[in-house]
Amino acid sequence: MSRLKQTQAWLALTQHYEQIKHLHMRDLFEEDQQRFARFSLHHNDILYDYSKNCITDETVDLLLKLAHQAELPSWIERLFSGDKINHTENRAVLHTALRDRSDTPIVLDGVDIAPEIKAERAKVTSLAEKIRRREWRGVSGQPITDVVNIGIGGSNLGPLMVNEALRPYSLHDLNVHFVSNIDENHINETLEYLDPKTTFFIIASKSFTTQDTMLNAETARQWYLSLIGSDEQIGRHFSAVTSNTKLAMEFGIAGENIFKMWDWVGGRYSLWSAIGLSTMIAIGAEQFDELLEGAYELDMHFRKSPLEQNIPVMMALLGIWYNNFFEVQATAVLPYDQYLHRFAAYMQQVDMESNGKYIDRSGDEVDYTTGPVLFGEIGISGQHAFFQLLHQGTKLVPADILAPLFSYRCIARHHRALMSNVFAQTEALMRGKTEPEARQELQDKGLSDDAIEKLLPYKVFPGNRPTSTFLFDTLTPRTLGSLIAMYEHKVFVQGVIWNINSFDQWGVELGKQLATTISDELNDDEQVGTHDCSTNGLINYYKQRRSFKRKQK
Ligand code: G6Q
Repeated sequence: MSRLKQTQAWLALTQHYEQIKHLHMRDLFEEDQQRFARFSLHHNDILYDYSKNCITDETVDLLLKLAHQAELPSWIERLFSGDKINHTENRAVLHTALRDRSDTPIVLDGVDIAPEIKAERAKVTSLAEKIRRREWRGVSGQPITDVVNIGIGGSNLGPLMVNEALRPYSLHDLNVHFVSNIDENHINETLEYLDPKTTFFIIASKSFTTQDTMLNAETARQWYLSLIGSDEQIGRHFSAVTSNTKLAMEFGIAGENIFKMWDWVGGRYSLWSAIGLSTMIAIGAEQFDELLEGAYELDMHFRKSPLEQNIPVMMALLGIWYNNFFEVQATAVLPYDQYLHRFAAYMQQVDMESNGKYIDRSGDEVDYTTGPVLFGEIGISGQHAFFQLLHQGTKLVPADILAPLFSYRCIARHHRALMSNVFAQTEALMRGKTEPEARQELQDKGLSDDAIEKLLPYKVFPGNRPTSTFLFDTLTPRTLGSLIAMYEHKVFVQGVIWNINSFDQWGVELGKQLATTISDELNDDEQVGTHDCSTNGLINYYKQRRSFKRKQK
């Protein structure tokens, strides 16, 4: 049995689960009017209410003990101080250094990396501001109207989510597009209405070898060359963000337009780096700074607060409580803010790529479950789709609800309606609807006794479905920075307790490797026989159909 499962805290939690699994939150709330006050935390304008979870004071105590037994405080220090905690890649994990505002040296391998981070930021800022101020001119002397970020995974999801979230802060006469899919329709649809003379590309790829990105970058270059007629001034239209300067230069990007990524920043944690160039172009350096500031403030909260007052720690512990003791498989992230419509997709990567691991830090297979399936959608849309399962399904899905208290624009009736859904849903998920309540409702509608008996079972809601609610004033860059950092650290804490490395991604690497091999096999019409019969069958069917179509033309 793993060490984790033998810790006192784990054993105590296992026992405690048996004692409280039949408690209903409705009763816990009725018994304790202070529950909200006790089980909620604040950070700046963010209120985190975790009172609608299946917990008691004892649960929290035991979960905190579990965190201490995992030596969480010392792991937090190891993270911030640049210890090489990504042991399978022998790398430090220092995305927090990218938003550090403290002016204290951040030493890695004996070198203070803070000056280099600052210098790179200055370079990015200079380019972004020139484009924003229309000083950066393209091949025909016209300013840039469209920026296209070509990248995938960590080089796409973060900046895309942030750009969408901060639309109200963006320039309106400068469009930022994101191309990630290797499916040609993505780049074709994007380029169709653009003018190469006023388009600026960012090739965002840490490795500069990812097939999807490199193919799209090549197609973008061909598009430019075919419409401009030569490679004249191509340097005015292409930039790269990468740790592979050599390959970027070979691609033809001018040295001054290549921005650095460091190996101590994982792709999914990279939006704070030059990968955020598209964001900086959209919202400007000042607002980008606010984003960093928000994340830094949260970093300080995470680093300095006692565990019981620490929001990411409490988020992580609740996740572990459900994951490992209730044996819950999934969790939902549900923003009630249209601008956060890519938030769940981004968090899906941060969480699932980080903690979707079955081997622990000692190289052994774990005997407990790790990262959950994370999914999500704009809350209101989810209500009209999958909330049915949240309310009455056979699976327990704890959910995070995020909502702004104030809207950017002032159509009060919209915002009031939005917020009433937030409150109503969390209450309904917690309380449910009892049989007497459901019966009363049907009687009030004037249904016959017979009809009521038939319908009643379907109208009962068990409740006791956990939600955690995050309320914040308005989605400013600063608040967004804090929210993202909150989730990053939650994932880290869970990784520490599960004793896994949250910062490698061998599963992603495998995909890259496999696709490259098969891609070579698709170059001709020869039948293949090197795979299992299903894969051979699929490949050969594709080849046959392709050759048939070709002959038809
Ligand atoms: C992120 C992952 C992965 C990566 C993409 C793109 O943490 O490593 O999502 O970001 O595969 O990789 P490149 O940036 O190297 O193209």
